[in-house]
Amino acid sequence: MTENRANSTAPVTAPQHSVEGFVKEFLRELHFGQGVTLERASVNDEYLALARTVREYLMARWLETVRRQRDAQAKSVAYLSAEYLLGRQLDNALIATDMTEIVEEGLASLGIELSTLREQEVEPGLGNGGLGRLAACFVDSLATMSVPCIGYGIRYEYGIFRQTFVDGFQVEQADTWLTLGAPWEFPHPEAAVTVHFGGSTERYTDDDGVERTRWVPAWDVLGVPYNYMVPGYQNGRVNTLRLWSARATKAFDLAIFNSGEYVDAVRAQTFAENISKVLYPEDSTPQGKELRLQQQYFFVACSIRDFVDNVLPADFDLHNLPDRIIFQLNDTHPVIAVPELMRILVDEKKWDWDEAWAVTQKCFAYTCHTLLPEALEVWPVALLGKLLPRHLEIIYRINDDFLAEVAQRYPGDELRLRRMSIIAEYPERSVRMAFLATVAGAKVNGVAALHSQLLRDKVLPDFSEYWPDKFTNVTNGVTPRRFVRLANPALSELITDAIGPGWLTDLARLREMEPLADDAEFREKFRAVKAHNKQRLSALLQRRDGITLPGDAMLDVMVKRLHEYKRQTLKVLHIVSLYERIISGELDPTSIPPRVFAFGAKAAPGYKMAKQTIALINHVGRVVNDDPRVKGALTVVFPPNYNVTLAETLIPAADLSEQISLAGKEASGTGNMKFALNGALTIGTDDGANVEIRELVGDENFFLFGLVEPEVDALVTAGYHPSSYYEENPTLRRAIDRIASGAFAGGDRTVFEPIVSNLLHEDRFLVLADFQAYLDAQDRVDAAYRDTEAWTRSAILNVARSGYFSSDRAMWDYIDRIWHSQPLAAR
Ligand code: 7GP
Repeated sequence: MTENRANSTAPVTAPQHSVEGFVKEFLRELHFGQGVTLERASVNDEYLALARTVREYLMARWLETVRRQRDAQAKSVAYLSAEYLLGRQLDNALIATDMTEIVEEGLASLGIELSTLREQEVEPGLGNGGLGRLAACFVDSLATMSVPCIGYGIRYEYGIFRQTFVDGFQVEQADTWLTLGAPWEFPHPEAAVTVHFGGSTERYTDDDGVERTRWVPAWDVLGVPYNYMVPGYQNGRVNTLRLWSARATKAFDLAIFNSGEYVDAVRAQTFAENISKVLYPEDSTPQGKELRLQQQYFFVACSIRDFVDNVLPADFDLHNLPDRIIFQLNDTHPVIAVPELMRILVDEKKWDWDEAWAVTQKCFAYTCHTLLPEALEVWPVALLGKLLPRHLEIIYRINDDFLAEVAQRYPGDELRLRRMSIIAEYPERSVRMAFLATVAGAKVNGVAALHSQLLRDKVLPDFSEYWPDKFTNVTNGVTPRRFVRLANPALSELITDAIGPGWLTDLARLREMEPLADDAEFREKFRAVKAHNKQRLSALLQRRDGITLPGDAMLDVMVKRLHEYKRQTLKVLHIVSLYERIISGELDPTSIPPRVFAFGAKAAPGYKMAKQTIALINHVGRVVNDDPRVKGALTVVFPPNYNVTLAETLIPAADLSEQISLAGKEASGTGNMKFALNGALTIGTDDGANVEIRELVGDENFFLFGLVEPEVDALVTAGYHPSSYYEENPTLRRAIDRIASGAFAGGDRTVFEPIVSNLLHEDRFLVLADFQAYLDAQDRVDAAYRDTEAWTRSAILNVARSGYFSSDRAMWDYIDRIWHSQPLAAR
């Protein structure tokens, strides 16, 4: 039967790559897929038919890629990530297949505008911020580089919340991204995997007389795989992203159902499905909730099972697993995969512990994305033991073996053992997931040079002393397909005109533009691109939010999650200070270039200070925008619901990129890279990847300010007193006083009191210490912006010198330093 099938396999071919071929297929999808005629079709019908048509052009490539990867038995990367912040799929598929023009023309012949259908797509916001977006960039690059990769994650029914503002305060709404249809996913309920939870463990003697342990779980759920295409850029490859959705198992609800408890049975269903219901909206601050641990175990258990049972051939000898797979752990969220693989090898396959550990250690590598101690995940032993009792035992054993080794190397060093133990005793007995990942991983990497250094020196110093070779750096990158080609078509065209095609998959080639920075005609064209992008943004904000942008102003942008360490408050103080100096007559508004300050930021719903800061920005904006004394000089805009889609229009329009975190706190940043690649200049601290951006683009094309990390460290150690800066700096004092006076809250002094008092008495992230340096740097920005030609020259050099920040380069670095896998050679 299988042979019969193999012989009769019909070739899968894409529809004709022509306007006629497209139109025919599109109408077929509309008629037979949506069940409507063109004259009756809604925009959503048209969008869904279009999406399905475009995916047909990818299908042959996808099936072929899967077949070749199977046949080649090449080493694959399994990227394990709880988040993928994908952004809209349609445009990406169009550029990958080079179909944009054909589709535009074909739709136009039917009286439909592609741009209208584009707007219909709700982006899958299955991530919070940097970490999730990075995962999306990485899978894009691997597909484009023809490297075998499966991205594994969770198909959240509700992604990151939709943000609205009510009286300037953030209000969250559920992200219902699936309600109008999900044309990009391929569910496979028949391939569901069972995942167990709870219960206890028991010892038994197996048939060979060996003492063993088995897990007797209490309940289970099904993981249904949903496949998504990850198209390589015009290279005939399409990789797979496999996201898991939770369903109740039959056994689970049947038992209750049979007892006549219908309502309970339905409740059981809901209970199971809760696991993939919603993305936790915390960014860089884990919540430690049981459901979150369930999510983590759920998706990694499904993924390992899937890889072992479905991706590998049936007769595969798992001793060779490290030749076929590397599980890359995107932060600690998937680290429970380590004891899960051990459990499979030891309990199910009945291997010796040491044999299993030797293999496991070669199958994992760990990427850390933070420096904040509070962002390092720990799970209380009580919780972990209740949900995953066998995994807890395995973690204990890993820890015992590890500490015994350490004790041998450092006899009598009790303190060191305590410091390095995977199990923390204080304030509550818990598992330090970063330690587990470090002990188990073949490699540990940070995400920018400075971050990797601090990771070694400050976060995991004992471990880097113990295993110096385990630690490495891979500086983040971003995909130029989405963030240049798709987001900035005008610049892309200008670049291709200047240096020819090919740069989108070899971004270092942007260097060839360098000489053009000195070409007045090119600079003129470059400015025209910026002006065009500003108009595009202006039209979007008008349409989307009713926001009107002033015609000709410097666009100064700060977009990222709202977090104290990122210091949106410093930006607010700058604005308030300018405003205060203008209305008090100290500063002539015509003496500075007009600026639009644009913000975009979501705050974790439970993060009070972050939500207050959002309200402060909005309230300052309202007062500043309404005050005729500063009209034209200062404008503040804060469109709600910043997401990938908005970023794609906002970033290409920006003149100035705000990267102002306290030095030593931002692991890397990736927005900083997107701005530089789109010709914005950066005002930034010596933090994360800013350091490398500045090195590459040159000091003279970057506005550096602020304390450096060792100075931060020294200041905090010596005792930091923010109020002294307030007292000694009248400009700062006046800005803070203005906020404290209630001037931005209709005279109510209480509204922003928590922000003011936090700044004056705590200021964990040294906003006040860096305030004056920041203002001085902003003065340099103003001066530089006035020299239009010199500014444009710097902007062009930013683009030309940022090719290093392609995620393709990042992927080569992972291959080189961590994975040692190869691209599938061209046939
Ligand atoms: C972020 C980092 O804050 C950011 O600096 C980095 O560019 C990005 O990861 C990608 O590496 N971290 C997160 O988004 C996050 O949730 C969890 O970290 C510890």
